[in-house]
Amino acid sequence: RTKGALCPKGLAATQLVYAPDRLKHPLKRVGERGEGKWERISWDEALTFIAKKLKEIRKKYGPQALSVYRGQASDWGSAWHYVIRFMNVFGSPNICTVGHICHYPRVLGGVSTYGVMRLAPDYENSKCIVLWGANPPGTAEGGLRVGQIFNAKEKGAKLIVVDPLLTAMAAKADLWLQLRPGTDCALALAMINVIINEELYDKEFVDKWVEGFDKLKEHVQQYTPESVEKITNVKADLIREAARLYATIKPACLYDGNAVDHQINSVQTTRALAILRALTGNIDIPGGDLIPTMIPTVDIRLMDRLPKDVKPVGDYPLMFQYRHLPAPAVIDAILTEKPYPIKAMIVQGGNLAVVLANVTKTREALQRLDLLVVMDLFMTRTAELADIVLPAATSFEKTGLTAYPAARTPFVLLEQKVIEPIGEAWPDWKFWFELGRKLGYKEEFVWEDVEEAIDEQIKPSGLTVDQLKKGPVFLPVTYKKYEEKGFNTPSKKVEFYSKLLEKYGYNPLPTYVEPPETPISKPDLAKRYPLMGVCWPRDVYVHTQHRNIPWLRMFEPEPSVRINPKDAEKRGIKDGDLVEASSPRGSIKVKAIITERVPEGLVAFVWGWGETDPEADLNRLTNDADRDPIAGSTSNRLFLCEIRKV
Ligand SMILES: Nc1nc2c(c(=O)[nH]1)N[C@H]1C(S)=C(S)[C@@H](COP(=O)(O)OP(=O)(O)OC[C@H]3O[C@@H](n4cnc5c(=O)[nH]c(N)nc54)[C@H](O)[C@@H]3O)O[C@H]1N2
Ligand SMILES: Nc1nc2c(c(=O)[nH]1)N[C@H]1C(S)=C(S)[C@@H](COP(=O)(O)OP(=O)(O)OC[C@H]3O[C@@H](n4cnc5c(=O)[nH]c(N)nc54)[C@H](O)[C@@H]3O)O[C@H]1N2
Ligand SMILES: [Mo]
Repeated sequence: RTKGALCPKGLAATQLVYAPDRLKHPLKRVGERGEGKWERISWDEALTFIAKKLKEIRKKYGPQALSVYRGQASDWGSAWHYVIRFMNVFGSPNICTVGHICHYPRVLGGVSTYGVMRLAPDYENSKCIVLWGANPPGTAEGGLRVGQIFNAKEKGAKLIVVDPLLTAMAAKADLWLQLRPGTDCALALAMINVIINEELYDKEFVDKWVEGFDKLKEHVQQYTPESVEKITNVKADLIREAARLYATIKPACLYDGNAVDHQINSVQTTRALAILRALTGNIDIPGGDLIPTMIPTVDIRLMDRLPKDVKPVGDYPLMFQYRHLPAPAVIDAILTEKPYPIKAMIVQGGNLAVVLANVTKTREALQRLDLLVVMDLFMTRTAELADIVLPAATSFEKTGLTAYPAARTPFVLLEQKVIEPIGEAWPDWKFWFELGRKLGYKEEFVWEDVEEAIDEQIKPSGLTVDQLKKGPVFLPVTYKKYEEKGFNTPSKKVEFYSKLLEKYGYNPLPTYVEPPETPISKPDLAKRYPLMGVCWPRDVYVHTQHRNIPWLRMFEPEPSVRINPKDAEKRGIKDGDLVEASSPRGSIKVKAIITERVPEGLVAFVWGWGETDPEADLNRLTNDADRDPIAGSTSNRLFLCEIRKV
């Protein structure tokens, strides 16, 4: 599929797998928490210790006192279901993730609007492509996709990019909507306003498949291009032009990226974008946004084993359905012991001491746990605080199932182990199987290994592991799947007025809210912190990872902040100067890069360096106090700050 091309991380994979600092055997803390004194133990000793501690904690506080934090590096195929299975059997609902700032606001926007978690843009067959808060060249959504976008462009497709920074894609765009960060919802509502009022919408689709059109029409009248220009800084005429282009060129697709998740109005923002797709009739048509095809599987999560009366922490019922409790809600519960104490956490494939907004608070919470277990490739900032550290196998050292339906051509793939694990590293699945058995769940974890488990899971599809070993299985691409049974919503239609959100007491119509920390919402604070901090698009690293990989470090040797020449001049900052950036939460030191790719008033930080250098940890600056009411999203890329030369 990549025609032989590999991304830098793929090319440097040997340096990751054979990195000298990889964890090679289980470790037990012997000194004070965080002191860095460890004793080597065996896997059996580690599991025995964890099981004993968990039983004590369960006896004293109840099973819900155990939480799991699952990071983005673990397998999200079959292995994710083993964690949920384990927790359901143990009796705890408290599985938390970074879902609140990654993917799940967009999932809930889709589910509440058209009953689909994520649509897949069909770039190659599209005549108009919208990239909204996404930067494919740098991210996984890119790779293959950038080629598809440029192929479409060569055939005449228009490209619209919505991004506050001059990214590579913005530079190639026909229309670049350089909005004020965090105002995406207003911009989308103004586009809806134009499309409805100028009658550019797909009448046939709307008449037949949409519920709540009139309510939406009335609701968006307040979002005129002129009034929204004042909110977004995007000229009213440009908003009109973009709306007309997107609505009149068919087919069109719209991909929304991670930027819309990092807002405290994240779900309503993604809902407005979901409505745009439906309003223009671009759902599940060639060149539009496709509904994924899933293979039938057995639900192995044992969902009914969790006692009904055990409530998760935080008030996020829709996130809980997917077992993606926002991690900050668990952090709060650890610190306040409300609604009840959380005393243990198992962390797998994640680095929450660096990735959550306001990490100072996160670290304080982790210090308070009675038991912290971290399974990782390396001794991370989170692992440093643990009682038990466990060595994880990389993706090259384990087998897993990837059913990746949100792709233009849906496929099922067996990620196959290519080498034996290094040292005593274990695949993530094995930890759950063995810990389950240690706790006496022999019937629930009967599988010898993961292949057996996958075979059971995919049985209804008629596929087998042996068959998948020969290569991925591609599923047929089909269109307008909703014509058969309707959409998976209460009304079986696309719900511009969401009955699901209404039922849970949320706003059923997407509505703009000014971000909590801007010069407009906090004018007094902005006198001390006049700049808006945002995140520079991701590039060669993944999050907090990979700075220890020499070939990757060459691309980007040190942490930095990009700043507009005018803002730099005002502060006497020159290119390459070391600067201190501070926000109401803390301060960091990074190198200044002066560039016009960042507009005046904004500064763009490369995030993720906190693992390598805590003095450069961007999440010391970010704010966790304000959250999206539905998904619990924090604004990890929007906060007030000030910069000065060190
Ligand atoms: N300020 C700011 N904060 C952000 C973001 C931002 O843009 N700005 N982005 C947010 C987003 S979108 C995300 S997804 C999160 C990421 O949050 P996390 O997923 O918590 O962060 P990672 O740094 O990817 O941590 C992954 C860890 O897993 C380890 N690892 C790798 N492979 C394996 C494996 O197979 N098994 C196990 N057990 N461990 C493995 C790695 O060594 C690494 O330590 O960060 C969020 N935080
Ligand atoms: N190389 C690499 N690839 C990755 C990752 C990685 O760390 N490294 N992480 C993976 C993960 S977990 C994720 S979630 C994805 C994320 O991948 P994408 O969805 O592509 O997101 P980002 O690159 O974080 O940011 C996209 C754009 O958002 C813009 N932006 C910032 N604030 C705003 C705003 O308020 N509004 C709008 N409209 N735009 C804004 C930024 O300028 C940036 O260009 O990438 C995945 N792929
Ligand atoms: Mo993410």
